[in-house]
Amino acid sequence: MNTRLTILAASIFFMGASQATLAADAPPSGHPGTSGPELRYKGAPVTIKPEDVQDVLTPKAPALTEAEFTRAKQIYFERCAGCHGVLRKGATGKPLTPDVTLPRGTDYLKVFINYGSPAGMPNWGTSGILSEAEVDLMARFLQNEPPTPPEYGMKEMKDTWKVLVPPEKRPKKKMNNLDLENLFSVTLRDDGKIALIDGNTKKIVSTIETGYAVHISRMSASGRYLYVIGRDALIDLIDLWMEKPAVVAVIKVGLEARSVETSKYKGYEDKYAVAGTYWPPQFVIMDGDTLEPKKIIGTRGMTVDTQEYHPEPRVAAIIASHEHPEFIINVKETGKVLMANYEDIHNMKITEVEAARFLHDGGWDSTHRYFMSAANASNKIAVIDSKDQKLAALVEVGKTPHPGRGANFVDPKYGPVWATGHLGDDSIALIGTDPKNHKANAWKVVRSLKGQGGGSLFIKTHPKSKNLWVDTTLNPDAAISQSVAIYDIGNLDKAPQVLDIAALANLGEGPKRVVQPEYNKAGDEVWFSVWNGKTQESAIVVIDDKTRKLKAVIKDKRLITPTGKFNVYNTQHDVY
Ligand code: DHE
Repeated sequence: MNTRLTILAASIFFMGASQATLAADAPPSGHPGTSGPELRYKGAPVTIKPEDVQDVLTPKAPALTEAEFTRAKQIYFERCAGCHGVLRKGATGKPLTPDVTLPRGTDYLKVFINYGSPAGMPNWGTSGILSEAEVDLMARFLQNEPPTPPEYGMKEMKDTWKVLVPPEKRPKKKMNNLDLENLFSVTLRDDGKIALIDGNTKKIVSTIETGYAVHISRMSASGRYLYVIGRDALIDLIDLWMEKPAVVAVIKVGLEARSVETSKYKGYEDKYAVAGTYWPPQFVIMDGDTLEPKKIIGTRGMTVDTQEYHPEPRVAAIIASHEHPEFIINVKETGKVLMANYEDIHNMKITEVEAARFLHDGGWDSTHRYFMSAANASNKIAVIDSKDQKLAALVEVGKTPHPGRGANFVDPKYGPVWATGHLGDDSIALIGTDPKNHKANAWKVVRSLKGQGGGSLFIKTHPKSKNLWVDTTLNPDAAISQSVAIYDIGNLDKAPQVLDIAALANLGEGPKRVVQPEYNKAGDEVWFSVWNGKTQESAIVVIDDKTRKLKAVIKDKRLITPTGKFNVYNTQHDVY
């Protein structure tokens, strides 16, 4: 087969690798058929250490030396596992197990790794990211059985669990003068820290060491405890009542994670925390004020559609139900939403709701009854009814929806809606969310707004605002990734205003991607991160919501790679 034909065949064969693995400041793929925004939708490498993963010798597969195995595992976990899964069973990328790869052979795989595919596989060789020798190494490695990382159970969790300040030694009331409700916890992504920023003075109160490539923060129901999780699955529990807010308990709940949440049902406020892991595929329920692990539940099982066994269904977003004592858990690869009832964790009831594959992020509708959950690679929003504990609808939207938690507002024509932007196209889908008073519009895309372009990650408004803010962080065009679109909720037919947020920050060199709008407690300011490289200056830009004019720029040497921002009050009360 000549090279062109081989690429084509490989591309068709491997169709489906739609999300790839480039960090924000890595060079984008030059492959013409590969969607830039989706390629850039990658965070940090998988944190599993190559030496912890056992090699398996595979008959008929090309041999590798021990040193080669180690290097190949490292490359695989850094570059490939995010899409193809740790076990190569296929996630948003195609399966790469020996039954698939052995019949293709080394030369075929080399071409594929070198040139990428129009479906989204990056051109690792021709982009210069992998050398010729590394491409050859990976082509041989992929024909061997996938090495399996270790499991991680109660013993491993308990070994890492530390209560630094026991509950009885903690303050009985708030001991500081901070306006806690308007405090922001800001992810300093590549610095392994969060910054606590006072929403009123816009000054950093302190920075706190957290896990590697820290990902999200969530608040306890009372607003006292802040939970921060890193990609390395380390959770830090921070007590905001202390004179100087500090970490009071830590635990590592696995090898790779993204989500943490706390119980919010009446009577269970602050009682439990839950964390989901990518590896191993499971979630764990912990005591809310100490992080003592109580119950681990595996998510391995059958996929929702073809009903095949999947060995690595990763846990994505988790949200706490207000209707029942339950955590609502997105299981990515099986496409199921688990409603885990924590009333009696020794006789647990779990309702398994069929949704669609590759569930990722999502948030509540305005009534906090319906969980709007993005099945991103299926181009659908699953509407989960938390009251009746079942699927209310599957709504077809644009390409690769990515709402964050989404945005709720009242469309003047169609009534209450929840909105999402997309990674893969420039549309913004408005879905009707009021089956009682606007039945005909419920669970339908009632309006599609035209955005600046693909690569949108987050969208926000506030109950007190008349504006809808949409970022386009991962768009390949710097003018678009550095600016945001603002829609007038009262007149959605009007073209959006575009605001160049990065220019307002007045920084030096760098990608300066603008990411994640977040409101202050009053709902009259919107905060944006201007996310630059680790060694470059970043900033947070604060815009007056009413006038859409610059209110403040937060700059500080400690503000290294700021991304997610979590206002205490809004996160505690699910305001968005
Ligand atoms: Fe995130 C939320 C997973 C890359 C910033 N991210 C989430 C959630 C998941 C997730 C499952 C929902 C958690 C919840 O609600 O319980 N993110 C992943 C990935 O797997 C992915 C694609 C690749 C990776 O290697 O991690 C990824 N995420 C990123 C980034 O590159 C971002 C833009 C910058 C960063 O800090 O790493 C990023 N993710 C965020 C933010 C949220 C988030 C800010 C919370 C948004 C919110 O408003 O709740």
